Amino acid sequence: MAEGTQHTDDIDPVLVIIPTYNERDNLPPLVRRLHTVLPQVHVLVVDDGSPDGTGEVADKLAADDDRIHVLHRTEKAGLGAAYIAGFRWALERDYATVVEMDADGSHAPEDLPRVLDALSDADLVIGSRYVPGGALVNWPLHRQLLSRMANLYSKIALGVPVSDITAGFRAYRRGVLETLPLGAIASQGYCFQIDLTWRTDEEGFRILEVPITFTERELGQSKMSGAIIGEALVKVAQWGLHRRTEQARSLLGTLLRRVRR
Ligand SMILES: Nc1nc2c(ncn2[C@@H]2O[C@H](COP(=O)(O)OP(=O)(O)O)[C@@H](O)[C@H]2O)c(=O)[nH]1
Ligand SMILES: [Mg+2]
Repeated sequence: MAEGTQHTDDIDPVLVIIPTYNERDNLPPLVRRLHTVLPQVHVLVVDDGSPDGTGEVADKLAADDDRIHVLHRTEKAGLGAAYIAGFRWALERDYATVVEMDADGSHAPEDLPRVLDALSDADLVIGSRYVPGGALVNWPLHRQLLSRMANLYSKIALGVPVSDITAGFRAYRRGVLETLPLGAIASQGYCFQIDLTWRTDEEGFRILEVPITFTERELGQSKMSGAIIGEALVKVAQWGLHRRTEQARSLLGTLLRRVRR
């Protein structure tokens, strides 16, 4: 059992994947905080050739510490592609739990023990800003509105019973990542999180949300863009149409069987 947590043994060992693009000043203090709270977890930094040298900073951290690993990718290909590469790396090894965490300090490592504890009763635990006890610190109003709209839109389109479907602080049991068709997941921006959530729900896995405090970054810049928002708008509508059609087809099938009997 990892120190400082109450969780059961079957979720160890834990890998925390941290995708990075220009996060050189944020990464070292974040990894230090994480290992203060949970000394036994491993870290995989997935860097997309950051021009600011984040990849080299990560290599230096890894050189002195067996718990830290780095995956270098050649170009900025989006959060989704970075996570898929990280998931594959994890599945080639014996990690039982895979955590997603931003590099910019928005996700507090101090909240992670509670996220991991909740895995005793779930296959995916989402660190949620929008369940009782969840909080936002210093997030600009336009980002809050965008996030709320994205959640509302996804809920209406997909009908997944999750309050913070775009959240990027999560813990997956290995079995979920082994089941999902990683090769078919092409989402790049934050709709990657929506994509994985509805697929996890569709496969019948248990999803739990635990409250976290999300704090806006102090250093570096957000990579949120119009293209990322556009991608989410289109993809969520497509998935929603597919999911609703399947639901209607299955309902119709049940009704027809009843009528024929
Ligand atoms: N490897 C990689 N990481 C990325 C990419 N885009 C964003 N990230 C990382 O994903 C995390 C969240 O991104 P951020 O810009 O803070 O998004 P925001 O919190 O929604 O404004 C941070 O750790 C970023 O460095 C990308 O294209 N590749
Ligand atoms: Mg951020």
